[in-house]
Amino acid sequence: MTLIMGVLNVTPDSFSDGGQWASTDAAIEHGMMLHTQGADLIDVGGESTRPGATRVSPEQEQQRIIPVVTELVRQGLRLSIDTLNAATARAAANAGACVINDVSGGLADPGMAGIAAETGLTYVAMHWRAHAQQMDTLADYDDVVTEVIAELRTRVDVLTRAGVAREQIVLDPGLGFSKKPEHNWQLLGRLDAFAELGLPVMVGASRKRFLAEVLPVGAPLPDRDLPTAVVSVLAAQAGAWAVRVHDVAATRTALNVLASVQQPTPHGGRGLPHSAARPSQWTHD
Ligand code: PMM
Repeated sequence: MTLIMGVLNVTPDSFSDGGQWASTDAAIEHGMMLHTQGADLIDVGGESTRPGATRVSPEQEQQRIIPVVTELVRQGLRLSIDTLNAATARAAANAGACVINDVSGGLADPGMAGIAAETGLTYVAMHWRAHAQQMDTLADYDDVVTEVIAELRTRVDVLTRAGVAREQIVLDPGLGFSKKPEHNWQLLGRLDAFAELGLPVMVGASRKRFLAEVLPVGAPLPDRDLPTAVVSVLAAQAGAWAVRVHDVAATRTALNVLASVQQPTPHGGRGLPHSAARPSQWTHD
């Protein structure tokens, strides 16, 4: 069963929800709501990675997110920490987070692999080429699927040599990061190819710019939640470990449809409340 990672950006400037959950109280409330809607994990981030975003210091990042992580862990939620910084990953681990989600796959901070190894937490290594200021200039591929797989394979080699166990690692093709729209569609169409890496895969398409291509011109941002939910189903059908989404309710419903088709109950899909669709095991073993 594919897990749902609900996005909780505690930032003033993320592209789709920047500023909405910037206060600690608002962020905690939203995290609880994502959980109620059926998120298996809440992915908390304190630094925007949208194209062109400016960096924040690890101290500022931690001030934003650690109180949120601490409270949501206290409430019994499973937390993932979306960070490029090893110090922030360690602080979040100390506060009870159980996943490190590093969009740079260890490239941004040389200390990250050591923290992943030391904590033993699940570690998401996303395909990444450069920080937000430069990433769009590096969206150049002859064959995006082959090249992203090769670059992820290199990351796995480097991470495991640094002591990270293969069993900890989840890979992510990094939709929208140094990718043009056609690259994102090609990657989504060939998620099956990532199986050759032999590791779980997660997908983060939620509300990204390329989804605007399937909507009427000028459609508002929330309209991207429908194509996002469709992508969640495609990713789940391709065997994804998790999908990272803003609109958890829509993806929960979409994945319930898939689960009902795959394992019909005597009374059809209506027999599948969202909680029943949640796996009791959320790690990738
Ligand atoms: N995308 C964003 C942030 N974190 N993490 C993973 N693993 N995969 C992604 O695709 C990803 C991510 C950018 O989206 P946001 O600004 O809406 O959080």
